[in-house]
Amino acid sequence: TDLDSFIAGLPKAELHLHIEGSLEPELMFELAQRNGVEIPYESVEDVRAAYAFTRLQDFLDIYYAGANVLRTRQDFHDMAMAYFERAAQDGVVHAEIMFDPQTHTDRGIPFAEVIEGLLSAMAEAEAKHGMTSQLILSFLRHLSEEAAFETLAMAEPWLDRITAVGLDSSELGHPPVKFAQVLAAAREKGLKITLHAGEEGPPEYVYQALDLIEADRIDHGNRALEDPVLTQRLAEMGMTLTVCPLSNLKLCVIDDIAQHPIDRMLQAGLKATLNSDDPAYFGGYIADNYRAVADARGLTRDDLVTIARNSFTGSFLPADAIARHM
Ligand code: ES4
Ligand code: ZN
Repeated sequence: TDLDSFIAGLPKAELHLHIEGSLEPELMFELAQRNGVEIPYESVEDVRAAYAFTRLQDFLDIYYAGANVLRTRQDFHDMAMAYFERAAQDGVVHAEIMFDPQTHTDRGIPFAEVIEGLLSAMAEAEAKHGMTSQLILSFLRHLSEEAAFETLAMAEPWLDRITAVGLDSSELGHPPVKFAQVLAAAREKGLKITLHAGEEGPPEYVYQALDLIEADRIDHGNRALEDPVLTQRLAEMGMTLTVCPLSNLKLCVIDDIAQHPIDRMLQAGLKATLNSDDPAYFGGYIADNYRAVADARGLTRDDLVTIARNSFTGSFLPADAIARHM
């Protein structure tokens, strides 16, 4: 349709994408076979049927199990390349992709295999599609801060190819303050900081992200809306929120897409962006996310343009590169 072509034709940056969450069932089967790994599914349909979640933890259990088929740098390359190809069709010209090294190093996969596979796909995406990309190393917050420090140490040889660090995985019970030291250490090394806050966690976790971590960006941030003082503060400081509507729906952060708060966020002056989070698990890539809230909340084309512009100004690109996209 007209709106679909408008959305796909709108140059945009994707700022919240877990590359392991882009592993489609078809590729999962292919990699399982290639690597001789058993997976607990009979068919692609069987896998998709398992993707019925009621909260974040249900999803995470299945997502970590799916990642078990990833073994070699070629696997990481193929997964990332499939994402870049799909994102290019959706008008993504810049992607800031998160990866979870601990999901792999804890299974004995060397850090080098993971990151070299991703970096070679990033180079290929730029050569083939002119798409730029950056890496965000995410620490798993259900593990210890000590484990995060070990991961940061493993990343040392590649620090010039990593833009930011983040926090993902189980939010409740693992507030940002748990990782204050390691995030400060990463910042000392010149890395930016973005973290999941206010997806399932309370507004207090968003306050911590601001006051204790001084985060450069907030992933999700939905629950900040429960606190008008916090909302106004985020708006005034121009903090970018990386919002993920289809993720919110699948993980029951909202009951119905018709309840998505994206228009309230824009109305409140928040710098919201739209992103796909884990597209293979949540039923859509970035254009599907734009489309879903455009339909459900009646966003205008001007709203969609604002959101796409927010994705560049909220990116970790240098100012001159941002200017070229505006
Ligand atoms: C995630 Cl949606 C979401 N939330 C927290 N951690 C994650 N890791 C991958 N997807
Ligand atoms: Zn996420």
